[in-house]
Amino acid sequence: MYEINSFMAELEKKNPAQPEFIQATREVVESVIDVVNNNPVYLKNKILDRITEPDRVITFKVEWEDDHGEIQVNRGYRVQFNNAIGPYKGGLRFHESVTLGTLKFLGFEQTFKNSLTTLPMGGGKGGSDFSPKGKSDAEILRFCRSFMTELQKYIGPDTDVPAGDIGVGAREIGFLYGQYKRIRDENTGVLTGKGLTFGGSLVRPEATGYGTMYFAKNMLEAHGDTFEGKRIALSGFGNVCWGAAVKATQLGAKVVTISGPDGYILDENGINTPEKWAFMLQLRSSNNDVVKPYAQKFGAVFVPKKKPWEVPVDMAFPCAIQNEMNLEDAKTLVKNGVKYVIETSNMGCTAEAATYFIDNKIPFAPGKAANAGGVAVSGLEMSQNAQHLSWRAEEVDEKLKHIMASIHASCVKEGTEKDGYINYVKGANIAGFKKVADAMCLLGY
Ligand code: 2IT
Repeated sequence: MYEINSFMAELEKKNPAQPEFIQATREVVESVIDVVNNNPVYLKNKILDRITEPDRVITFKVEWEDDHGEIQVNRGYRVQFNNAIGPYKGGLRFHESVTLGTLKFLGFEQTFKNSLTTLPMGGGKGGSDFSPKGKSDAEILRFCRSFMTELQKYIGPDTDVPAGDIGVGAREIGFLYGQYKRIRDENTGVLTGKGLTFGGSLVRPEATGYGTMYFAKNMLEAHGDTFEGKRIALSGFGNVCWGAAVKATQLGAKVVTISGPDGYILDENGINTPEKWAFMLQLRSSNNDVVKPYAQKFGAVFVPKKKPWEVPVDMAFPCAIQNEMNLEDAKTLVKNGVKYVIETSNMGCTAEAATYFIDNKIPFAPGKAANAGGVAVSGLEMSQNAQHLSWRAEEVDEKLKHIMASIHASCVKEGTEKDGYINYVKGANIAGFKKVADAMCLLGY
């Protein structure tokens, strides 16, 4: 039998100074511990010990030359967390906050997220403490070449398939894939999120944001509700936030906020036109990491150095980075009448914030369920690459909708409590866990 406190104390001892990893594992272990303790096969297989230990962690040196001719050194990582149900799959994050603990939490989360998608993908994550912010294209190119020169030793279309995450978009994936191809001389589905001219999938750039809104639509319907007239707060202004703003608008809601490290934008007219969406992408590609210019261009309010969670809304979607919404934010949102909270970034809420929503019976979706559309379409990109085919946008979008509906149904099945409240955190964790755990038991050790 597992006992949560002693198990977590051991895990913390084994993984010191990795608070995000401990936060992510504690949440999953809390959700699944009864399922495990009631299953003799899981117990005999020591499943919690085995599923919380990454298969492999690779760290490497990344040396590159900046525009002043000076040598720079960063650290690169790939965490190959679990490949029980398919090749390691998950993004690369280039951001100054990246540590081994960050990538272990993300690789762990990815394992269950990928399981939920219904596609055969294991969990992995990688990246570097290098940030593209303030760098020239030439510097980013040199960094990506050096990073891939080492990473290519460990990845392959049936082994480990990286993609983008924070700081890794179309430009970086292009540079990384170019270097892979230069070294290996092969065109394969070794990365996803590729450009459309070299094996990418239609709808992949939109997939995370669109998928989140499809999930939210299912969530609304499960509560007898619709998007019509809903006021929405988004944080962030990158690729995920962009897709979310477009799809929320198309589904009848009004997005009123986006944010950056410099503060947030409140646009009471709605962030709802192709011109405004295009401007978001322009802000991102400028590499400056600020949203303030949006206010000047569109006559919106800019609130410096604050998060958008103080704005009264019906639905809140953290779309930026882990732990961006804390207990204080959660209390403000609930006081202001928020009806649904949907993590769109990975672990966007602190444990205390998530618990506060659940205790207050606010429908609260965890990132591993709500944002799985991105990696799901990555899986569809792998399928297309393996077949040397490309599917129409409508086909990919239709498959994405089905996958998000299936993830929502899994959450309802495993997470509905006696009083009818759908605990999406518990539902997603149990559903994602069972498939990986069952596979591990069948595969032996
Ligand atoms: O967090 C995520 O799911 C991603 N960054 C996407 C990963 C992928 O392989 O497309």
